Amino acid sequence: MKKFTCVQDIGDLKIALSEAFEIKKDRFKYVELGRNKTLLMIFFNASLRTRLSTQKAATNLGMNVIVLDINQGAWKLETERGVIMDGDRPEHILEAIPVMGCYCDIIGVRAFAQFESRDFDYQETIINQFIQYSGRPVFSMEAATRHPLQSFADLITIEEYKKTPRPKVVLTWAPHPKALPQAVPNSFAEWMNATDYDFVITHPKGYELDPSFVGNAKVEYDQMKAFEGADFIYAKNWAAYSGDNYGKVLSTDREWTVGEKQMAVTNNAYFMHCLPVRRNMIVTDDVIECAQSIVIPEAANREISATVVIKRLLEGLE
Ligand code: AN0
Ligand code: CP
Repeated sequence: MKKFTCVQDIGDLKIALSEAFEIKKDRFKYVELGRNKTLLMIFFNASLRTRLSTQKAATNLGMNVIVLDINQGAWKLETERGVIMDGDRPEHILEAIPVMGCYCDIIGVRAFAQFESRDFDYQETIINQFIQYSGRPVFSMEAATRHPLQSFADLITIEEYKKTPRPKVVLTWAPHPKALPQAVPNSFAEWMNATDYDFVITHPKGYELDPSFVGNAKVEYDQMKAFEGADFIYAKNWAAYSGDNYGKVLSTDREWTVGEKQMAVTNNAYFMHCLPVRRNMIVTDDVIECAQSIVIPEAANREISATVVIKRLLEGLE
């Protein structure tokens, strides 16, 4: 594998899942693979899980790891070509990227949507520059439109907990005070659409995702109706995608907060969320603490998805 930014990059999901379960049984099985190889993790945004689980994954594979927070201790980077650099950004990303590539074998990048321009975000301008100019295999640690390490961990988790071959999985929008990217829901939809699960998306009007991510999913505007008979509830907030509302918060209606009322109409569904989660905005204390909440094992699987992905990238090195 040469890069990992979307579901297509991982190829056959059954093979990827069997590799994940093999690694879960013995996470140090490939500890020789990364000897004397260096992973560079670049963060343009904050992180708890991605930072820890990806570093752990790289050490499972015997690698050395360097972590750089662009906004803490590095030069501020200009990202647009042609800009006269007389402002507060002393370095251009077009030099910074190839320099970073000199010190490592593989690069992980976290660069969220900035909500200034939908085109800039949806063209994946930042991570694509890393792919183009670093000379190294690059993987996404959440880019502008997708969070594939999260979605892969979500898939592993559903496979572990499902009781029927084709579970009903519901992605629900839930309220949040600040504008959040569409990367997690886009990516979750992309991965669910690559399975044969019964996949439903529910959100208030105005929160339609990019149709290319929605694909063949059923969209149901009535949250209670969507939840009926569900085996998995996957909650997430996102800001609007459509037109002039791109990046805006249109609603903070707490009727959409996942609580016992909604969970009662499901098929005793498991509750999932990528975390971090705002309690009593996205989900009530009672639901996130209940026996059916699998947010912690879901987060634990981030180590597994990252180990599979970095292993594949190591195997693809020339
Ligand atoms: C981020 C998001 O919604 O994309 C990261 C989630 C993994 N969440 C926040 O910024 C709160
Ligand atoms: N789920 C996730 O990616 O969490 P962090 O933002 O803490 O890395």
